[in-house]
Amino acid sequence: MPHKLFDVDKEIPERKEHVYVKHCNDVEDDIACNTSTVPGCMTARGCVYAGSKGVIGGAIKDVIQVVHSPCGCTTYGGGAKRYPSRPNMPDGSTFPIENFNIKYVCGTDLKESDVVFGGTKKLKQSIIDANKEFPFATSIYCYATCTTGLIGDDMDAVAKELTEELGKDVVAFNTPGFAGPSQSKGHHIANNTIFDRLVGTKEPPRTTEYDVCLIGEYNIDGDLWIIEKYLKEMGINVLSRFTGDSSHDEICWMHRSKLNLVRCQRSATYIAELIEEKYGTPFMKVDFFSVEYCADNLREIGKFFNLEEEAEKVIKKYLNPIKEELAFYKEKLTGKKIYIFSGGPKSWHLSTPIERELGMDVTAVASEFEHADGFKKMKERVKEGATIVDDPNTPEIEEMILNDKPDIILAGIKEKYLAHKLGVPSLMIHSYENGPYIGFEGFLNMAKDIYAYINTPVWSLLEFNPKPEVNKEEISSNADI
Ligand code: CFM
Repeated sequence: MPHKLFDVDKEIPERKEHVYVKHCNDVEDDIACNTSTVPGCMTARGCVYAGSKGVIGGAIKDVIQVVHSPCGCTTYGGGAKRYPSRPNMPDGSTFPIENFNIKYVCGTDLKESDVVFGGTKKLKQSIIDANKEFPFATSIYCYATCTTGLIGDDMDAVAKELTEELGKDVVAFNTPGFAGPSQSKGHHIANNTIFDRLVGTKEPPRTTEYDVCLIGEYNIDGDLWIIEKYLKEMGINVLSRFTGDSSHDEICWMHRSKLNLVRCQRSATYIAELIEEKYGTPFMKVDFFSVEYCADNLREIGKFFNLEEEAEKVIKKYLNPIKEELAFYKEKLTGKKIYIFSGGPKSWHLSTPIERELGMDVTAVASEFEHADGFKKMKERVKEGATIVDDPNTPEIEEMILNDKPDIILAGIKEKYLAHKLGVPSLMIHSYENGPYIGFEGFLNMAKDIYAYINTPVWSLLEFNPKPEVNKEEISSNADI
């Protein structure tokens, strides 16, 4: 039964189904999700193009990214690099990362006349020019945006023609911003495009009995490198990464792994399912956030490859040195109220560990774009009375913070300054503050950041700190300044 929590419900009745307070006997209730944002709501969501370029395609290090758009979408796509890459390529060569994918994103810079007469000529020329500028790039990906989706430019035809002409893969992602309610649809289309166009088109230089693909891991602040290190020390070879710190070629030989490990189960389960269906490769959904989940999942992977002892060694090696420090933070953080507002899966990955392993009180979780399966997990993992919100908007977040007075919220850049204006620390859970946050040492990093943010003396200097008592109107007017 959706719960009436917000005053804004009066003005926006459509939002009622998206807000839920956990109570008993509620297992069958659904939260409305994965639908278009209610018009007029200040959403934190991204668009379909953001999901395909910003999350999936853009992380691949040796690819020229061409955005087929007026310059705004290109500029937006350019600043979104939050996944570090190493220059090492699978063939042992070095890729000039510093001069390339960290700095550049290319665009077609569409003008009014292109909208009227069509933009394919410009797209073709832009790809040719970009290839001249960066001849060392392995391939070229181009992305539709709202404008080019509306014009109806046939990007696949351009990609096909140029693949032959340039002798390298040119891939079109037909993901205009409006093609779905959120970035989630962009993940899905990009998975399908990569599977259809690339997977199975190249062979790896060598294979082993212990090859895995690490799917749905984008190396936010080095997360992927932590998991890769654990696996390597267990004797497991990461044959392909999808797509953090990945190269184009390794995407093309994903079909050769022995096991696919699906880390982000919102953005990338699609491709694991497609690979299983066509090539018979099994996949395992894995979770490395927190000490307990990380240890459990390394054990499961160890079991699959008969590397149980190796898994135990790795767990011991990385868990023992952090135990004491983690216990310190647990003691300090016990009882503190926390919100987890992520794009999606991190809200259910982290809720149990934050309660069980850090002793904190998760009183609200929210997601920008999760689907029903993810909300089911969120509902299972939070305790009675916790609030669960789909696609929260600014007035709702403000109201929650003022009513509930959390000690900290884990959220993104779009919520961060709103929380700060209300006197509540906000820690970045998308791109992190001092990550990595995954694995044993990553979980400790996160605990340290949470502790540091809550205890920064600046909060006590703010007149309108909502604790102890606040005048809500005064806060709203202060926050508007
Ligand atoms: Fe997967 Fe991600 Fe996430 Fe995601 Fe994202 Fe992200 Fe996220 Mo920001 S792929 S769904 S689209 S785990 S960028 S690394 S943090 S919203 S919860």
